[in-house]
Amino acid sequence: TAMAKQSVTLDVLSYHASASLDDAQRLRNLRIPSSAHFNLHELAFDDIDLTDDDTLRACLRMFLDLDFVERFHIDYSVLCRWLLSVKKNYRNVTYHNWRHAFNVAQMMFAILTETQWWKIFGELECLALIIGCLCHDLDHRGTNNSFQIKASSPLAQLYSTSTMEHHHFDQCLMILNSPGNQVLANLSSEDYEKVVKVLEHAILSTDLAVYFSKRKPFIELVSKERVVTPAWGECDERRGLLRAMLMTACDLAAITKPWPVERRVAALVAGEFFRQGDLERQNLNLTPIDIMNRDKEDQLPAMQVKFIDTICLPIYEAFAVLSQSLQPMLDRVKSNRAHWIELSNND
Ligand code: 5BB
Ligand code: ZN
Repeated sequence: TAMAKQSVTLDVLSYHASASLDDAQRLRNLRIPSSAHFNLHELAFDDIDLTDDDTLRACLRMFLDLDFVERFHIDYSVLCRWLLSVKKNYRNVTYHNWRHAFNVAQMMFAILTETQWWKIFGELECLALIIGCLCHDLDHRGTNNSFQIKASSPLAQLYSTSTMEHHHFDQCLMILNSPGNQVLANLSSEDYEKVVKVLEHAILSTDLAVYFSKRKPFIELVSKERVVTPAWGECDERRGLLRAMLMTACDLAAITKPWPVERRVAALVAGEFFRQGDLERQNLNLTPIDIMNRDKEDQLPAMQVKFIDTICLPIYEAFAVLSQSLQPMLDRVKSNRAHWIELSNND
């Protein structure tokens, strides 16, 4: 009923917390090093040596270099508070935490700048893409959509498909509307509405089910066009498809990183999957699927090979066709695949 839905909504939405003015003030006073200092243009970027403050400063650097602060008259103190609020609304889970969101945003920044595709999208869509990356997993609980359904969580009662992704978008809008956090306050209402539409599309596109539904049209488009031409800038449909696929390519980009990074991140993913498996056993009295079953840990390398073959290779192959500058991502996926094959043979 409407009443039940409203109380579920209130329950789900009540977790939100804004960062303090004091913390925002402190961040505002930090010096912001160059993008080169942080290697922000690198496709092989690794956040391991960055402190939490560094990640926030790197985000401010991306906003400054993409000219968002000037172009959209973003109040710098508000931007600092918004970033802190976004970070605060990620949970302490092993993979879907602030570091993951930050890495996804860095990858989007690197791709948009290295391919020059920022010219195709324009400032408004680029702003939505970067905000979308930073917010795309907000309030993730370390459990996937099917867990929400199985546990009949309040979130699943609210959204029956793309459950978590709808919630991430809700959280994103909530922070954008919180007093002191309104980075889009100085946009015209027309521009504001455009950014929010692109943001919603971007965040919902990170549902793997959505990726599977768009992959075929995307690969067909890529084999027909071969390269992103300026004409794509005039075609809403092609740009929309490219944005959706970019969100997935950035979301899964751990698989494109140098082997030591990939191996480390895969262990974090596995840790989160196993914890969900534990919860399924303890709370739901279910036997988890192999991926989430600690007892099947030795199958991890083989699972990564399957993940690469069925999900990752097709998208990075398409992107390597669209831009030569993205070939290194595909090369590293293939090299990581060889490493996982090697490990899967060592039993
Ligand atoms: C992926 C889809 N899922 C619904 C079921 C499992 N599969 S999988 O068989 O391809 C698979 C993927 C199995 C094991 C995996 O990790 C074991 C450590 C992975 C995997 N997923 N490996 C990774 O390195 C990464 Br990164 C991921 C992505 C995890 C986030 C899933 C959300 C995807 C949104 C696009
Ligand atoms: Zn993600």
